[in-house]
Amino acid sequence: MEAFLKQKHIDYVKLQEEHRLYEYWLSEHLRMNGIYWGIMALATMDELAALPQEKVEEFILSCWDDKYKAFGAFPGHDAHILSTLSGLQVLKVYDSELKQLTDDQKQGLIKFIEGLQLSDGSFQGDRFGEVDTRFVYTALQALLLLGALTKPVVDRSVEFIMRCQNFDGGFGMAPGSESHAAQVFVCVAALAVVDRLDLVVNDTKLAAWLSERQLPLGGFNGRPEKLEDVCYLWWVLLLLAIIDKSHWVDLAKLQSFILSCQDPEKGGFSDRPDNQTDIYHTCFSITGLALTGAPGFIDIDPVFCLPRAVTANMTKWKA
Ligand code: GRG
Repeated sequence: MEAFLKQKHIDYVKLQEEHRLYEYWLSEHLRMNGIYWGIMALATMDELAALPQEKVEEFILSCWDDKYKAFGAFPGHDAHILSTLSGLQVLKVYDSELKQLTDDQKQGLIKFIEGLQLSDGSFQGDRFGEVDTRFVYTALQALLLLGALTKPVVDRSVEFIMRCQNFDGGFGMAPGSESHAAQVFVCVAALAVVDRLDLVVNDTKLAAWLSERQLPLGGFNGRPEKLEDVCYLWWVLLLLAIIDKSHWVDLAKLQSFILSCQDPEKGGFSDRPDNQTDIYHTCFSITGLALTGAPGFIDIDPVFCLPRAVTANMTKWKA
């Protein structure tokens, strides 16, 4: 098995933040998520200090959209639930009490998120109306981080999520949509955030569908008949960890697949061996390696995708 090239990956993450090339401007709409992916990659390697905390926090706060009272992906962008969760997660990694935010900002965030829930329990990503199970998980986690989950929000969300489960045990992005590993993750993890894993924990169809995602080289695909992609190991493995079925897949083979996706010269990870690296796949490869039990990483909480040290002291929702 190849060795994990830690220093190269630290340098890779730092480089993403330091360079301002063409790709930087093209990916402006993903910048807040990118910060989360970079910070999580570093935190998992126990190297959080490789990026300056002050600058990272300053960037996050500069993405505040004062009209809608939440975070956009980049300064001047409209607020969106995805960038709002990423911003909150990174601030939480640095300060468990979110002291970087004023009380007014926290109240604004709660109002923004609650205002995105529709009458059927689903959530829009922003005021423009896209609906996807991703946004339910994102909203529930963000409200929990703010200590603001309420029973009406939780009950309607759970009802909606369970309407998205399919005959094969998996979940899709909306009722009736095809099962996809990443959507299964957001649905099951959302149930875990609100302490309703009882609805799926003994579902052997779900666990079987997830374990069938492993292909001969050790990597996972996101749905039947598709190629493996290193990011799916994160969505699938987290889920198996959440429902206590990680032993249903071959973890040694998986580690070997992940390590074959790293760039030995420049650092970083790609979706498959020898492809172009990016910060998204780098984050999920490194956090995924930690979840396989490989040595040298901190403990990750699979429900929140945050360091266990951060989530250990959070007040969890009790059903
Ligand atoms: C806190 C970790 C964390 C996440 C927040 C946004 C979110 C919640 C989760 C995203 C889940 C998701 C839907 C990821 C997309 C994964 C992906 C690469 C999908 C690509 O789909 P296709 O159809 O690829 O292009 P396949 O492999 O099916 O051909």
